[in-house]
Amino acid sequence: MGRKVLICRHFLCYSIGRCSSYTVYKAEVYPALYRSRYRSCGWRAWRHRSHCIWLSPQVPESDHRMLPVLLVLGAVLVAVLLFILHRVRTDGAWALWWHDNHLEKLKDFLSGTSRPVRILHHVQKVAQYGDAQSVLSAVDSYCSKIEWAMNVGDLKGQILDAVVLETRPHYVLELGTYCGYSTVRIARLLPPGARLFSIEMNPQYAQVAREIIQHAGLDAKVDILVGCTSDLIPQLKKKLDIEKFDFVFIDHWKVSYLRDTKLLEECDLLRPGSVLLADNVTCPGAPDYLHYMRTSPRYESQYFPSRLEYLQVEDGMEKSVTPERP
Ligand code: 72W
Ligand code: MG
Repeated sequence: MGRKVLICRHFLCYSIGRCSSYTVYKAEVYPALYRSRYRSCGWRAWRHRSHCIWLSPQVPESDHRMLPVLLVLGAVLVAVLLFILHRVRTDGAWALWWHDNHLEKLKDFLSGTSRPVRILHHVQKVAQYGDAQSVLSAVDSYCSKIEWAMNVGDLKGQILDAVVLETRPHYVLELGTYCGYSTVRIARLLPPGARLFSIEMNPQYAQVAREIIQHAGLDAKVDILVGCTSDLIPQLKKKLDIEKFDFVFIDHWKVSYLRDTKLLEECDLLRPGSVLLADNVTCPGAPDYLHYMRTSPRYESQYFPSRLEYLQVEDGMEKSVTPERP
């Protein structure tokens, strides 16, 4: 904001004062503030006001009038940012838009790494080696405080834990490893001798997952298979010498849930009593999968309402069991 110059031509004074142009502008618009422009130049200015002249400001008057406009624009901008922040924390679509379209790309660009690698570094820094629980806590604290990521999270993780404990599976299949968070969650609860195979198509994520699983001390129970589910599922029987899976955790791209479940059926990898648990059936949602599981006579299906990982957004998991013949 520019300043106005006041020159007092009283023969005893001849002083020069300066006053903010905005104060002068206000004083002109609100005569009640008339004194304030002199006061801001010192008491003498008001006493000698009849001898004073104001020199025009260096900045044009129109610039002063911009201030209220700028303040309103600033307030609108802050309001818009607060609105976006609120939507991002409470609405799945907004969260997706913000976290996956903008924040992740920006951080990847700035750090030259990927989100899973940053999660791994955090785990290696704070989690105790060989302690699965501390690995899970490290991932959860990083993803709730620093950078959201699509791990199943602690709330839905407790549903996953309960289903694993109840099923006590020997052979487990996971579709979509990502960073290996749910892999660690499942593997830590498996009975001795049980094995978990997890399919991940991104080799970099698969490597991160291997290191996280190793940090949790669970690498002896887990195999990460790198490739596409549609390529690997038909090879599982021959390659791994597995008859059937007791438990399948489905958490890869949501559009692939139904196709891969049908593929598991075709490849005869499910037995009566096998349990399928699917993440994110509400958010982002897998409507074709849900419809199939809930209407097919092959399955008894049950919905577990919960919240999306690290956010206050509705989500849930669907547990489907092939009924055992009496
Ligand atoms: C893929 C998701 C995918 C990655 C992982 C969640 C092998 C959410 C979500 C979510 C790997 C495959 C992907 C195939 N590996 N993968 C594969 N398809 O699996 C999103 C939200 C929350 N074969 O998209 O490389 N998961 C998982 C995000 C919700 O590692 O699981 O819990 C929101 C933002 C709201 F705002 C996909 C078959 C081709
Ligand atoms: Mg998920």
